Amino acid sequence: MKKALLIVDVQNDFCPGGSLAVKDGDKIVPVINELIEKFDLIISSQDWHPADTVHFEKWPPHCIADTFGAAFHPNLHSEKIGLKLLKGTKNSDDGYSAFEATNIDLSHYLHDQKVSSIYICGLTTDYCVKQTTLDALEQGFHPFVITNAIAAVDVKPGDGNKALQEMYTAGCTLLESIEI
Ligand code: VGL
Ligand code: ZN
Repeated sequence: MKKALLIVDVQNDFCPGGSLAVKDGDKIVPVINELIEKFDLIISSQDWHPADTVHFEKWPPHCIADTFGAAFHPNLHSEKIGLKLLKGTKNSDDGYSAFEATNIDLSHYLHDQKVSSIYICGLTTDYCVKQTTLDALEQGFHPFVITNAIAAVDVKPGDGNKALQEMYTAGCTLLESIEI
């Protein structure tokens, strides 16, 4: 069985200077670039919202489809990504999970490719990384969350740590990039 690296939402709007900036969101980029060299199959997700989504009742507008804010962080080695997923593309849902991508059925794709282990990194720990990890478990995959390659929004202080607890309790493996 194969393993895949899944890079969640490493987009300008979640990095310093962006409209929904995560503290130190850009610090994970070099770590992810090193990880990219260790995997044959690299998958990304991008938040890709319409301007009129209900999602913006909860959040400041961010990652609007085809804008600079929705583009990958410029330092991410995105040319190595084999499959790019878009999510949150409807105006009626949040689309936190990469398994909710609308341009491809991720679960089918991974089963077809005989991938069982998914190594998850990116933004944000307490929303899209968490929801993607929980969905991966539910769909029968083994998620590994790379703790030094993620960062939290922390709407409330401690949300990121709570999310890590939740993912661990649900059955994911937490590890650091050096262990890969
Ligand atoms: C995310 C908040 C709103 C994420 C997306 O990528 O974790 N967080 N939309
Ligand atoms: Zn969003």
